[in-house]
Order: sequence, then C-alpha cells, then structure tokens
Amino acid sequence: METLLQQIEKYKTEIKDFVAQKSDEVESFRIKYLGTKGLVKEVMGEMKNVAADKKREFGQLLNEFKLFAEAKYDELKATTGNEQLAMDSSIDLSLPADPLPLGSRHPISLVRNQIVSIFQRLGFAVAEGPEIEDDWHNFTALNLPENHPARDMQDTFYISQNPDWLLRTHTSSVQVREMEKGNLPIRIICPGRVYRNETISARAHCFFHQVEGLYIAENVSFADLKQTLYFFVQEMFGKDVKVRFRPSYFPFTEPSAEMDISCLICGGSGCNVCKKTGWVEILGCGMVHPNLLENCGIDSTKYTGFAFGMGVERITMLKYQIKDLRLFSENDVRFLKQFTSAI
Ligand code: 2NM
Repeated sequence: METLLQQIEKYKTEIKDFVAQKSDEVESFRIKYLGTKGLVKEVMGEMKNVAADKKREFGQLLNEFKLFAEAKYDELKATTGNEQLAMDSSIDLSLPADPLPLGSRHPISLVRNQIVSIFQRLGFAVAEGPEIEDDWHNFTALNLPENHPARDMQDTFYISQNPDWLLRTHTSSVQVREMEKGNLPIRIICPGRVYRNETISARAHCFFHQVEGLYIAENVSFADLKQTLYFFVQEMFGKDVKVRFRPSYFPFTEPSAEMDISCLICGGSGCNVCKKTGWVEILGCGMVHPNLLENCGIDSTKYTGFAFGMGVERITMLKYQIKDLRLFSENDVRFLKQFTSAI
C-alpha cells in the first residue's frame, strides 16, 4: 500500500519533468504512461489488492494520476507541434508570407487632390454640391440663354420624372449656390463629377471630373487671374513650363480665355500630343459676367471676380501620357496598380 503510493508519486515527478523535442518522443510518452500496457493501466490493476475500506480513497488517487498524465500528454502535443513543422524539410518557415494585395489611389483622385492642394495653398476653400441639379443652378443663373445648345437633350441628361432636374454638366452650379449665400469675398475651388450625354470613345465619356475655381472680391482683375493660374501651372507641371492665353467665349465670363501650356511631351518642338503646335490647352477661364453676379444677388458695381474650369481627365492624360479616356472607368487593375503615390 505504502509502496504503491510512493510509486505513484515517483511517476508523477517523472511525468512533470518530462521534456519532448520531437513528436516521436511525445508518442513514447503516450505509450509509456497511457498505452494499453502503460504505467497508468498497471497501477489501476493494483486496485484488486487494495483493502475494501481503502478502495474509495485509492480510486480517487488513481483517477487523479490518470488525469495528470493525460494533461501532460495534451500539453506535450500542443507545444511540440511547431517544432515538428520546422523539422519537416518540405516547409521552409524562414520564407516571407504571401504578400497581401495593397490598393492604390485612382489616378483621377491623385491628380484631383494635387490640383486642390495647390489652390488651397493660395487660400481657396473646397466647396461641394449635389450632382442632381435644377435648371436654375446649372443653366439659368449662369447666363445660359433658353435656347443654348448645352440645354439640349442631346447634351444633358434630364431626370425623366421632372424636366426641371438634370445631372449637372459642370461644377459651376456649386459656385452659383455659394454666390447665393452672399458671404463675400468668395474664394473657392469646386472639384466633382459632371455628366454629359456623349457617345463613349477614347476622347469622350458620359461622365468626367472637373475642378472649377471662383474668386469674387472688390477690385479682382484679369492680372490676378493670370498670376493665380501661372502659379498653378508652375506647381503642377514644373518651373520650366510656358503659358499662353487665347481669347475665347463662355456665356458665364466676359472677357473669356483659354490657357495653353508648352507641350510636356516634346517641350514645344512638335509631336502628336500637341498636334505639332508645341502647345496644349489645359483650361478655360475669364472674368465673371456681371449678369451672373446680379442673378446671384451680388452687386456687380462693387464686386468683380474671376473663374476658371479644367477637366481632371485631360490633365491626368497629359501628365501620365494616357491615350484613352475609357481606361479611367474600366477599373482594370493592370492599369490602376501602376499609380502609387503618397498623396
Ligand atoms: C470654365 C471656363 C470659364 C466658370 C465660371 C464659373 C462661375 F460659376 F463662376 F460662373 N465657374 N466656372 C468657368 C469659366 C468655367 O470652364 C471651362
């Protein structure tokens, strides 16, 4: 009796101190203690020699011993598993993990952010507005006459339930909303998506992105407009780029102009991007028409302003030499993953 107790204590110490490096050592442990001819079974067999009044107490002790050995076995199995993997020569644990695919910003977002941040440094604030607009904010307030071709179904997407509603054709509608608020001076930049009913091709799409700017205060001049846009171009395309203004026409500005920059591809000597002219058009601009100021409740004898608008796709195509507009909306990852940037 006494010796059996001592025997169990000895086994327990052995079990406690047992260490395994490999899984075959864990298996040896199982066979030695928990196997059909193992030590646990052996001491259990001693029960028949125990006096009847001690059986209950002894049974508990034996059961504890069995659980003790099983718990150690479970622990050994759990802790030697990884070492076993490392032993297996077909698995190299020093290899790097499979890379997780990492997204990148869309080129239109990259260039839009860059444009916006240049104007923010000049004190312009970002303003946004709805993509579904009414006729007043998109056309009438902007001095577009009733019979202007831009209002045609051919060019504008109208909402079929309400002929007064449409998808905005430019972000000038956001600027009208800001002018109507009447908090002068106004110095805003309006980035956003616009819609035109065009047949989709390499050079046209039914939606694209604009950034439009507006500055209204006392004594704003065309010289201010030129200097602002010159700063923008130098920041966007580098200090060497040249600019020129050509007279143009927009219903919302008078006088109006289009601005060209010297061709980024050939530097002005002539290539097919600039159609051998050495110049590429990048934006339209002008002094805000007095009718427009009055339409929005601004005194045109006290205030003047300039406005400009540019297409983000056009600038992105120039910057990255992209030849087909459709690439921007197809979401082909082979195209998209080429644009990585901190911005
Ligand atoms: C352009 C060209 C010229 C323009 C005008 C306005 C507003 F709302 F103030 F009247 N915003 N943007 C403008 C002027 C846009 O895009 C080619």
